[in-house]
Amino acid sequence: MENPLNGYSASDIQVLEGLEAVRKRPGMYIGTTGPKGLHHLVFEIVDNSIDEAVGGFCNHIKVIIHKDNSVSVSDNGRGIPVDIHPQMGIPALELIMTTLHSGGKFGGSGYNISGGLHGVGLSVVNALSRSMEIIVKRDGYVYKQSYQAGQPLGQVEKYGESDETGTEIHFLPDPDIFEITVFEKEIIEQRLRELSFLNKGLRISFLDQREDGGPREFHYDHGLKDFVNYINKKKEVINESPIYFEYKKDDVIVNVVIQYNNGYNESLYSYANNIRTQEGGTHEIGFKNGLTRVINDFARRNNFLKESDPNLSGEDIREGIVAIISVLVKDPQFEGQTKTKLGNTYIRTIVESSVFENVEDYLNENPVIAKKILDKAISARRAREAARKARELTRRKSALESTSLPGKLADCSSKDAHLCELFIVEGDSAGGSAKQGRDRNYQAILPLRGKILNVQKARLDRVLSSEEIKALITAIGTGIDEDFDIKKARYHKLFIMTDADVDGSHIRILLLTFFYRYMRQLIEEGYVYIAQPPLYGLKRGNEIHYFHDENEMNKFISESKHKWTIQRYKGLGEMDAEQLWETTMDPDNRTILQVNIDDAIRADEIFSDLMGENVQARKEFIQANAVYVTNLDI
Ligand code: 0RA
Repeated sequence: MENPLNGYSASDIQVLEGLEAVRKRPGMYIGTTGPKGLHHLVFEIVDNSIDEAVGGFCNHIKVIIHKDNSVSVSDNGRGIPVDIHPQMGIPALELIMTTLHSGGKFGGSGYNISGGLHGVGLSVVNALSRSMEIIVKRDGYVYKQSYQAGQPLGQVEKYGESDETGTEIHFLPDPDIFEITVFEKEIIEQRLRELSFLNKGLRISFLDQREDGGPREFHYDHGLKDFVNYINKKKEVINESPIYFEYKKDDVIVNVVIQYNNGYNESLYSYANNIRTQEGGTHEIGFKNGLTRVINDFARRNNFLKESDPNLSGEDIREGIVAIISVLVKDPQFEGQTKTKLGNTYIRTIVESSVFENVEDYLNENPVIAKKILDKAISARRAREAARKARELTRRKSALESTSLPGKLADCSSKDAHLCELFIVEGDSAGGSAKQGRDRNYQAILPLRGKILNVQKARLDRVLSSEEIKALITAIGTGIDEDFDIKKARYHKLFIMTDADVDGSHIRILLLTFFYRYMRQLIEEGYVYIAQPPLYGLKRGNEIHYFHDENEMNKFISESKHKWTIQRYKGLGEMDAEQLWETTMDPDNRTILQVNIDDAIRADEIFSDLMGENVQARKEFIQANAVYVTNLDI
């Protein structure tokens, strides 16, 4: 590697001219003199200490924001050398602080944090600081040197003894240069946390003296595994123990962690030499290629895919993924608009084969989790295909048809969506009773013909093309999928009202799955409910009592000691209009269940099982539901 200390042949005057150039055009070196540039100063210094940690020479870094908005960064590394440089005749420390160079080529790990956003060198921070003080502990002594606007105020002086080693840099950003010189605690804290995740075992202490409270400590013994757990903290994960590996080839070190959650987002965080590569690059491409290849390969070998099935797409495979890819590269090339895209081409194949090998091992060793990951990818594909067809369908529809409300909808008179309720009722006869029994001011009824909707055989894409579902979409008014707009909802309460039998359960699951996949926000905002018609009625003369639960009913009977006629409602159609109103629709009497996202996810899973080849799951579903169904009419 080139050594600028050897290559240096300019005079002191040129050094000073160099730093003057930085002060004249700070944007050229740190991008901006706004808050972003200001915080770069801190990160530049911290990165130098990190480099010392990556090399294994340092395990503790302390960062303090002082009351005057100056910042100090100290580490217990080897300390910046202070010996006199033979050609230049000045201490190495002074040379580092006053010479423009492209990052810490002076020592550290060799995986220098250069290029990118940082890596402009300590001299740039020095040039842009009103004052700067450096303390070095090394060779049994403590050394110190002070600067103003990049100019040394004196020599490097020996002012004490110490058997420790390390470097402390304390600087005050120059208010003549920066628009704002107040540091934001959160920005610094976040980067420090990130750095400690990326460098396992490293301890980073952070103290903001502008406020009360002690220091924060960032210290993670499991590094990226802790990082992925932190990101997935509030999520339900599919693989509790993350896929994790470290891989070395030549001078390249690759660290990867993968953990799936049951959500739908794809979260990739990639880093090169501890710098977040926002724009991706060759390491990210290698990761994606490797993962797509290994999952498809595994899926075929284990018959998750039929021979006629096409490969799963990368998108399908990465639904719900949180992955962190961190590479250390000797000569990183940062490209792109914001210089946050890794360009080194040889990195792609290294990452790709490391991902392939290690994920393959993981899948083979963890077949249960492997199945869950595969199932998720396969249902992602199904959803994507269905969504595409549905979109095409609704687009075509809006082009060809008018958007008038469906004929079978008995709408309410109020137009205030906050007050309006839509009852989606299984069957025309129950629909008729509901129409008669409702409060037409704010309750609308949409009967759906159950048989058409029976999900037993219909895939979601076909369901979407049914007249029934099209009517539902038009009645709700929001549109679906990409065109969905919750502000257009015509009702803020949607009740699914189905019979208490297997068909009823099927329809309920279909509707929930449909809402979940195409109108998810309706569920997230709490618009969707399950109506709870009673299952039993006890009759004695003119007196009648309704129950949702057999035990409750029996308790009531034994406490009353009367003789009752028991009625068991199998279908909504058995109730007349008045009964339906009293028991199920009247806000003062009804029992309703608000659907949350977990219910919807569960429905989606059951739906997928019912649709898939999974006969066992289908049987289990019917058995589980049989508990609630006294007369199994299938
Ligand atoms: C040059 C050479 C060596 C260490 C460093 C620089 C160094 C720089 C910084 C900046 C912040 N903390 C730092 N710690 C060390 C290696 C010196 C040796 O070989 O002992």
